Amino acid sequence: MNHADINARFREIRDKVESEERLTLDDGIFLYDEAVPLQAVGELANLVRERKNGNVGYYNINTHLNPTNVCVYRCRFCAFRSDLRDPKGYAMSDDQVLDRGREARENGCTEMHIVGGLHHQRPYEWYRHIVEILKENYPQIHLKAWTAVEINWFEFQTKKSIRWVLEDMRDAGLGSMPGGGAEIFHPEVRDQLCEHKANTHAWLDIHRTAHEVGIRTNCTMLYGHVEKAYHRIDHLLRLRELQDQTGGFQVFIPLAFHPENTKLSDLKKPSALMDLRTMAISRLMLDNVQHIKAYWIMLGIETAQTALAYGADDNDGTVRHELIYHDAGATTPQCLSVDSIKQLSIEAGRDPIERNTIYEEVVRDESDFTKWSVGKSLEPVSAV
Ligand code: V47
Repeated sequence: MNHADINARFREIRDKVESEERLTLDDGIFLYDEAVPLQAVGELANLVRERKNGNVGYYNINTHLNPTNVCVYRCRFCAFRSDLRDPKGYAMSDDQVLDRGREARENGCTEMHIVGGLHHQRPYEWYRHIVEILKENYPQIHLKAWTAVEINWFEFQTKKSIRWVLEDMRDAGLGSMPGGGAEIFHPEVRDQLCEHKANTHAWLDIHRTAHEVGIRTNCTMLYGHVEKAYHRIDHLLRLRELQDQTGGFQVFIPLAFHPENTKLSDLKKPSALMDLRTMAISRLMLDNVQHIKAYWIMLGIETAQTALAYGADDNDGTVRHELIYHDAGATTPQCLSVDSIKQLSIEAGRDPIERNTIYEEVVRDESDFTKWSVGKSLEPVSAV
């Protein structure tokens, strides 16, 4: 395409975005063309962000818990997993889990993000018990627990339906589900990354069922490895299609691949320009998902902050005990202070607002920061 053709095609897409018309597979692939200036794609995404979320930068105060890294699967992109007998392998005791809960409460966390390996010697009841004891002891903390890959494993372990597993976990204390395990849906790529684990159909079916039983979930895409633009847009469209049917996704998180210590360590990490372009294109394609998250742990602080002008409205949380990205070479800190995460928004010209996991405002007690209550819902319409 020559310059004039590129400009004309871009104008067509800009007109669509301005009139809130949906973008197509071809539109998305075109926006990934390096001949299309990143700045222009970013400006369009910023328009949509402003329209959907106003001048706000959301964050939360949270911690991670990975109860085990022992995993039956050997996903090629994963640096976190371990074999049972590897010295690196671990599985936490109840006391270790509860210590994390105590630490979370002492630091004013509203959320625990709980995911881990699929440990072949730990039954379903062990995973359920983790959720149950945390909820019993720290009822105010929202448990965002288990990806669709784990739910799929629990289905296999219990021989029960997805619905049964989700309702049983919810009875134990699960509040919502994180978006991990989606990777890239297209089989040309998924089969190269993780051919054995929950397939695309299973991932989508589990999220659909979660939405049907009233559990909100997040969604992700792992990019910057062996996939092409076509696979990324195909992935976004599959998420958009499910969201049209259920409305249960709260936020989309594009996840940049970190190659260190993985079976794909010969690949280069995606550039900051690729990160920003993916953020912007995600905002443009996912017209029915309310929030786009720039996860600072994975992007680095500077890119996460810049992403607030490229379609993102959320920086995730202060985070403690993150392992998945740090095992894969992330050089970001282990935790940000509340002031630092607010500063990301302030410097980007956004008003920082603390949210809980399901996008309600968190109101902090003025005399004791670790005490808080739930304020108004920050969502324009009820998602589920
Ligand atoms: O599913 C694993 C990805 C995901 C690597 O829902 C890797 O709010 C890059 O899903 N390089 C887990 N990515 C993290 C995740 C997440 C993170 C933050 C917030 C939320 C949310 C969800 O991380 C995995 C996989 O896609 N991942 N290894 C790696 N080496």
